[in-house]
Amino acid sequence: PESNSLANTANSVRTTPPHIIRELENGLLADAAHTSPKYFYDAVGSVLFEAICVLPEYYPTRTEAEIFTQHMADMARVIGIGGSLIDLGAGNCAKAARLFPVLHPDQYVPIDISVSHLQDAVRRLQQRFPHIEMTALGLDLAQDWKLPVEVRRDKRLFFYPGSSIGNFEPEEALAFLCHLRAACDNDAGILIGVDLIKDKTLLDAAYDDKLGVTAAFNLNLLRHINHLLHADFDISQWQHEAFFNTEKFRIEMHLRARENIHVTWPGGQRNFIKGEHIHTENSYKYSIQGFNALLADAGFSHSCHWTDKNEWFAVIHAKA
Ligand code: AVI
Repeated sequence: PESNSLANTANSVRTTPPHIIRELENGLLADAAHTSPKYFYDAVGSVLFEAICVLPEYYPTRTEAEIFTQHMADMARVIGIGGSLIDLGAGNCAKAARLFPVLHPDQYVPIDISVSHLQDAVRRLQQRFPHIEMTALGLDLAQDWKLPVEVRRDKRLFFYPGSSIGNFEPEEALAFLCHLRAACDNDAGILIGVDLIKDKTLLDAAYDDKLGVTAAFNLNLLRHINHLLHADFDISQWQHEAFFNTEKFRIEMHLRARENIHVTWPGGQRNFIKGEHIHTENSYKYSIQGFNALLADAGFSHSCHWTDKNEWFAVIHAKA
């Protein structure tokens, strides 16, 4: 609509970096409004995501954990021991820590967007595993990133659990895998969690749980945007929507306007008509064959996978 505008009031929001303000405004003012899923994860959003992971409907976390429990010894046989374990989006480092007693890494490199989030977890882990050299890194994996020289080159294993790769668009996922491949020498590999295509009813329920935790997670985005942009979104005017798009093989999450809404922030405004939506997340689901093709396109070979009895989720290892 013509009334939606972006006035020239640079610096009106002082605490948020200008590139973030620009990214949010561009998304909110686009004809089909959208935001990046990275804005889900403020303090409340991160706690809500932890709650999602233990919901009965949200099968990925516990299914992936079962696969690791059941196939850990075989994974160690395929991957080998020692080398550098590089944990992409490490969080509390708990998933990687379960690999230490079997993969015996010489070095552990947890990476997360904020290094301060890693510090406590790394301190505790270092006490339990004093012989593993630990180097925590603060990097935004959605941007162009480079490993510093402290990260050893021999036998790197990039660990990317949780099916976070699904939150990239397929071409971004390929670019991300190519980026990893470029950081791999011949003896390197990746170990990645991939959520598989399955029945729509199961997928829809996993992203629209009965308790409304995923709805709260989605709506909390508006609170976070209010904070970042000094905007005036009223959460009660919006409704959570999530469904599996069977043509695009992805869960789509949206926030739908329950009524005509006028939103303002310093320097901008937008009208949303009733029923209009903001597209907040895609979560792509793959077939094993489809993901292997992506890995091959990125230059990986010899892939090997482990799955659960229902074939809902896969852990895939590929060599450089
Ligand atoms: C982090 N990521 C893998 C989750 C997913 O399943 O795509 C984020 C999520 N969104 C809603 N529920 C969980």
